[in-house]
Amino acid sequence: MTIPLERLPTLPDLSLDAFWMPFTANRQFKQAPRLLIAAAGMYYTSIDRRQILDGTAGLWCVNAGHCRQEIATAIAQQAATLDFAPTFQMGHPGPFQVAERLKAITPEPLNHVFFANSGSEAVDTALKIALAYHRLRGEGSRQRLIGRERGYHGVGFGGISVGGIAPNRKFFGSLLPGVDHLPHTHNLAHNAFSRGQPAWGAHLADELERLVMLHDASTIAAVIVEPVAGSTGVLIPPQGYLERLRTICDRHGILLIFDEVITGFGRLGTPFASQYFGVTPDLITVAKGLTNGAVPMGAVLVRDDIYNTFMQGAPGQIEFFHGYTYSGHPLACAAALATLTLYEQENLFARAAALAPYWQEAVHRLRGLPHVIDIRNLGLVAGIELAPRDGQVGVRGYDALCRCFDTGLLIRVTGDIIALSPPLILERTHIDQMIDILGRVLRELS
Ligand code: PXG
Repeated sequence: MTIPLERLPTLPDLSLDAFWMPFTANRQFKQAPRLLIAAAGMYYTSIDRRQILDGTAGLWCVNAGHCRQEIATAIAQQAATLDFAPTFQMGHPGPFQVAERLKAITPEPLNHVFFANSGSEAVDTALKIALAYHRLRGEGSRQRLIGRERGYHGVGFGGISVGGIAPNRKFFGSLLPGVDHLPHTHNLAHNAFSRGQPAWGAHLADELERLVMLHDASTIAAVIVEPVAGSTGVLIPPQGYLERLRTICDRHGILLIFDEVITGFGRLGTPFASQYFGVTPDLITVAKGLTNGAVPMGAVLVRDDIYNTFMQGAPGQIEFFHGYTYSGHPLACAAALATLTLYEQENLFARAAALAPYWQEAVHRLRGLPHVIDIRNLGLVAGIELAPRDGQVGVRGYDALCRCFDTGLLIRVTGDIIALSPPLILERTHIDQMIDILGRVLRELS
């Protein structure tokens, strides 16, 4: 049952002062707020009662489209039946059921699931599993974690340490010790306007060999990368790059973690990017699309033998001293089960794969418009990079965001890079509408 539009707030009803907004220029926003009050399918309703086409699935999470009745009902019924139950030394059916459902769509042999409440928590959990796994195997010297420049792995101390986005790191002290970074793979001189995976750049994975030479394999626990980097502005992995990382990790006994918080649940047309690329990591982190964004939930998908390494020693002892009050929360589980059922019933991953060629042609039609210096795409993701204004990095991108919103389209921007990642339920007409609005905005942008 939805709240009637006339009962939803209008701008004068609201005081904007107390909420300290995340990753937002608070003062600028509060001067000219962009507020959403309702959503259905492919569209948001803004507080001034306009329809806004969702070009970003919320924040890369609403893959089955907004306010799906099946998910809303499942959450409401769960809240009225079992609102909360502990999962420390207790249990309830939800997380067991969700884990089994996930197991059915994860690559073999990743058949075990640890639950968290966000991508950030999933990442920190995965890093801790990697460290503890090596220690349990008598290789406790493997303590180094390797991330990548421009990587985004959430905002926990683990995540920002392996992450590679300077403003997310520089304010927060010395972070985790013993972390190193691979170079990022973005290079417009070689790869501008690539369709799908760029041809140039597989050799950048060999930088991992250099780090192994520097630190010695016996000190390195894990490498974590996003198969497609999202937050930093859509960086598609070069052909052969992820395969090479896998080979080097295998050669040196290093765990490979794919952070699939945005690539999970059909974004590329397969359940996970791992299946799209044919590269199986040892651990996968997920969140966002796991519940269609309806209730916070994250998870780590774990290879069997890693799980089994923990399941030794006296049966009465706790194997992993880690977990959250809300690991496997009943409402999140209800949302996840309903979401996974929708993905399956509506064949949404295959739908994304089928639409990808049309999507590719549509986004590349923006080539040649003012300021556009690159367009890149894979699955139902696209990055459109604009030239920055002189001495004002990010201002043109932000301007594009505001103008798109005013014209009826929600996009994401990182600096001057526009990211598009629509719900997987979209129709070709939505793609046309998106590209039409974006085209108009780009033509008018100074
Ligand atoms: N890993 C990856 C790869 C992500 O993209 C996280 C971890 C952290 O998830 P939580 O649930 O803790 O936020 C993310 C989050 C953007 C944008 O602008 C992307 C994210 C979050 C907010 C904005 O692209 N990704």
